Amino acid sequence: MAQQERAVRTRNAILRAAGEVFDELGYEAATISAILRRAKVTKGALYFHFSSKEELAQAVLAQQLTSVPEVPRRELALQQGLDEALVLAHMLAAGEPLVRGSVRLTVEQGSPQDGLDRRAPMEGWIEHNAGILSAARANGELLPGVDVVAAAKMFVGAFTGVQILSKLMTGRADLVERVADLQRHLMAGIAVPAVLVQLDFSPERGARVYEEAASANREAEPVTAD
Ligand code: XVR
Repeated sequence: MAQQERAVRTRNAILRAAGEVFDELGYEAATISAILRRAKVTKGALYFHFSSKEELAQAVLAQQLTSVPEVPRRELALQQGLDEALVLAHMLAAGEPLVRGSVRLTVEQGSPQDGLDRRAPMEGWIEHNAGILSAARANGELLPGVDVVAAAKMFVGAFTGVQILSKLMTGRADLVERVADLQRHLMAGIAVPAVLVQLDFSPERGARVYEEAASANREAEPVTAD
């Protein structure tokens, strides 16, 4: 295996282990040695990639958006946004460690001196949503008067809110359903009626579109065997 590919794999294994540990313990209680044990790599390998717990956490935060596989393009931009929300909810409910760890790092206030930039993933989501909503506007999917950037922020804030509520109330067992419900309410405020009736809010889409997206992404980036 090429040296570079091995390095990428090691880095990914460390990030995944860090995601698990941050998810289970939170930033404060997590330690490099717990991450080392989980990743089954040497201390040297870990420090080659990341020089501190803070750098690890920032890397876990940085890949929050890209750890969600790209969902297949939909004719309606709003269906694509809705599918992304269901996929993210499914991944959190199913226990995907990187996403879970990254989300815990984002929503936990932490201590003011911990130096983590929790705004980075949120800014990424806002921009991403604004892109989808701009496409929706260009397609004539949006009601007149919808402010694309304000709506983009509303989707991020609302997702975060129901995500926290579902974690508290059911350990995320009802997250996909809560997100489907949330999307139904928010879309009713921004979509033209002809589009609204076409949107499919079924919670079952979460797992199905995730599998679809994950296998499409695997084909796009084949991993060479050892
Ligand atoms: O913006 C998002 C989607 O477009 C669905 C609405 C998701 C934003 C997720 C934000 C993340 C940070 C904390 O989730 C949290 O609970 C994909």
